[in-house]
Amino acid sequence: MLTSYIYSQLQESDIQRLTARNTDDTNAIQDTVLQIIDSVRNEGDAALTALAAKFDKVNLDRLYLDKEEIEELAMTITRDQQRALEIAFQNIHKFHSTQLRRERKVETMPGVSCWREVRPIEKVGLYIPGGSAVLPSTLLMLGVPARIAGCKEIVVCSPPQSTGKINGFVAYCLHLLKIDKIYLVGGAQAVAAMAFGTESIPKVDKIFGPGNQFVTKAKSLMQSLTNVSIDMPAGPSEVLVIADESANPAYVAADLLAQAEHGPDSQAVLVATSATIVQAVNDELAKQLAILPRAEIAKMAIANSYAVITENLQDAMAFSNNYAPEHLILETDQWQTLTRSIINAGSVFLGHLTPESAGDYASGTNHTLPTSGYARSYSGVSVDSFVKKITFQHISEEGLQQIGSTVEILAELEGLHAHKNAVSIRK
Ligand code: HSO
Ligand code: ZN
Repeated sequence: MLTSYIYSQLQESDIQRLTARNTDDTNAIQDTVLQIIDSVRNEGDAALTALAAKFDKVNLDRLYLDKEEIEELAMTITRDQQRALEIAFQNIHKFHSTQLRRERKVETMPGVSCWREVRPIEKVGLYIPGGSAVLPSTLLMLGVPARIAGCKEIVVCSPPQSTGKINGFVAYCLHLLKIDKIYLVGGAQAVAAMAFGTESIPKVDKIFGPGNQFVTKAKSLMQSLTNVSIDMPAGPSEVLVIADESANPAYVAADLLAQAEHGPDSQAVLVATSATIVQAVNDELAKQLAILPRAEIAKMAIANSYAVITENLQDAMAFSNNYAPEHLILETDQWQTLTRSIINAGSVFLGHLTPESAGDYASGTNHTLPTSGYARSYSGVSVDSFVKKITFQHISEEGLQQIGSTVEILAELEGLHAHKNAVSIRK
């Protein structure tokens, strides 16, 4: 059952507490991760093999699977499962293909042209978690935009199963993406390996993908220890549902539980315009939890979640903008008007028939999104995350006449005479 709060009775400090995410960032995690990083830096592949034996309980003779092995595993899943992954792949591809747009050249002054051109990040590393839920959908969400961007090398790491292989669904996604190698490395060691490079694993320029606290810690440490960059700071997944009288409590509960089953630290927040709605959703939560296979996990997440009761949808949206949810679902007939007042959210699901699950898997949008309030300033992963935009300029003789004196004056006032001379010498 969700603990509820009445919005009009909340003080500023209550709102701050409710919208803060639990960032229990213990040093124990940091110390373990630093040790792993050190051993990967010093021993390379040997460290990765030893860590696979320790954490994944498997003895690997080779740290990767090749094309033939991937194809063989890909064929172990059913035709229906293959079709579902193909449809997801196509929709994600269709949606992300529109993200590469050419920009206009601009003549800021006669003879002074400026423009930007897009270039792919050459080497990217994708981390696909194993663990309690294997997420082949994440491979599509990262692999498709990487392919569209034109990245030259796409390195994929995922923890090996106890058989020394990977799951057939992940293999089928590799097949769809035409990626013919996967490295059997998980956890913080995968992140360290992709950032430093080892005998088998190429060093990459940017690392993407979700993971547990160790993976997340490794990503932020490697970003400061080396010149690798990362997709975004990651925290536990979250959803905020805004519901009014038009909402179906069963749908609302289903959406909250879809979030809650991700992990005990997931958060599922309900913001409703009456206490009656919250009550009805709580009843549905109990009913649906009773038959959910991952009920134990979901219950812990629900215990870590809450409901807020507001007088109207405007207040509901004000709370949501404060929370800045990774996923926002508007279960109200008024979704169209309400959409205009959204300021902070990672990805938004509109109306009664648009579950977050659709976006998690197959509608086309990306599911790698900013959590922990980072939706205030970060966007989700897209083709943009896999490219750089380089600026160019060209100045003609006329252009130099036009802009020359301005640059000379500005250089002079900053006391930078070599700057001034680089213009004067050309005039
Ligand atoms: N909701 C997760 C993505 C996901 N759901 C993968 C199922 N599989 C984070 O956006
Ligand atoms: Zn999900």
